Amino acid sequence: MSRDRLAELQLERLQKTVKKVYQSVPFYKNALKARGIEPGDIKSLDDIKKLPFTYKQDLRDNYPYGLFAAPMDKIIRLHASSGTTGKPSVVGYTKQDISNWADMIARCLVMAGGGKNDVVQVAYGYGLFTGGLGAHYGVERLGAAVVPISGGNTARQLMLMKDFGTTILACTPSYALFLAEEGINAGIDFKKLPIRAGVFGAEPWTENMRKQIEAKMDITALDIYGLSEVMGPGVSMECMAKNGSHINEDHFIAEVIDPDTGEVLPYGQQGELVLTTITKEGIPLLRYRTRDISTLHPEVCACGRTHVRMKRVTGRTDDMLIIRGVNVFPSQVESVLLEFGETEPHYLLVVDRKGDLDDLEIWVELSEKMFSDEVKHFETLEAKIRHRILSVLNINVKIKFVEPRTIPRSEGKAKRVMDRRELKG
Ligand code: DLL
Repeated sequence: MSRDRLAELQLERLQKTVKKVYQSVPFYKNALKARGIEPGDIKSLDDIKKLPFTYKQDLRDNYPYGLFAAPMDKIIRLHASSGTTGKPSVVGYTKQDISNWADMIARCLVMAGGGKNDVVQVAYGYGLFTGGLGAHYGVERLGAAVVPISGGNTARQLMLMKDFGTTILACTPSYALFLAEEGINAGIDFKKLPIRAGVFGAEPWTENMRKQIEAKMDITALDIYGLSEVMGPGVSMECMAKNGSHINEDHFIAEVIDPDTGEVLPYGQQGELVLTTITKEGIPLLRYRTRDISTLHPEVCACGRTHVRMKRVTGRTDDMLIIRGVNVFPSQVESVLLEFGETEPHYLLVVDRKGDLDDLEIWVELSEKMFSDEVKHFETLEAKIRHRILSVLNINVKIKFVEPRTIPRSEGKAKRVMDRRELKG
């Protein structure tokens, strides 16, 4: 579609979305009224600037269903992603939303050279996380065969990859690298397997990682981006030109803004990606602040596609960490530690990459009183904290107790994270 025609379509869909949320979501009605805006004021695409931003916090404040624009009898699926505290952000999908999502994922798979004859191994987690089921429906929509293996169980992944003749692998890039190395260690010669492409995302990765995965597995590794609030995987996907991910602009309007001033930046400038959904019925979002840092490029791609490309996400404007595809906020860890009240409120999240997998160790400072306590007590406390973090964050961590007053104090913003993963390059 030409960019002019696309702009017409986007405007039409944006106007419809604004009208819908104004009528059906009190939160948006109030936000628009507070700015003196009525749906009829959106006359051009540029008028999107008049609309208020939506933040992750707004989903939390309206937990669970407060931002839904469709009644529950039209919602057929719920997914959720972690928030800064215990409560997740909940997203609801109508039948049409699920169908559009499947179309978008099918499109993504085509970008990776996929077709009806493919066998797609979906090793993203199935469950509340959008990765597994999101990818799953798209594979079916394409007419390829889906292997819904979900994450983990590496030996089984490798066995099925071989026996089922997987041609496309979908998982996080760090897990892909892990699978590649475990496979090589187990004597698998990937060159002899039919696998030829990977659809990797849900966490930041680099060109260097791409090269390693491609060399080890003998495949083309492509980047897929998305976030639960806005849909899930498939908001954008890289084509074979490997020059940025094409945003599905017939479903989303993308802007890049200065995260401090909120001002919209011109194409080519780096800033925070902001997304507006223009076809979603379950939970349409206006100008959602993704917190992801990227750059937009509208020039027609070498592949011929006209959809704007976003550069690899290089970081975030908040303190969210992504560990093995799981979103982790330091504040979640803090609230768990405070629940027990036996340690000092000084802690540090130390993230490392052991081999190919992320590893999270939490350094917790002991109080003077605890420090003189028996070892047995430490062991129970360590296990209690570990289990609680597993149930709240759904991630296995290591706990390391450190002596009183050893975690550096800060005079400004506390530094809660030491990220030792090398992601640059
Ligand atoms: O990670 C959705 C997804 C599943 C995308 C499978 C791709 C593949 P959330 O759990 O809500 O949703 O996490 C969204 O993950 O805001 C980014 O910070 C990060 N992220 C997702 N894809 C990429 C990527 C899914 N390709 C958050 N590169 C987003 C860098 C990514 N970061």
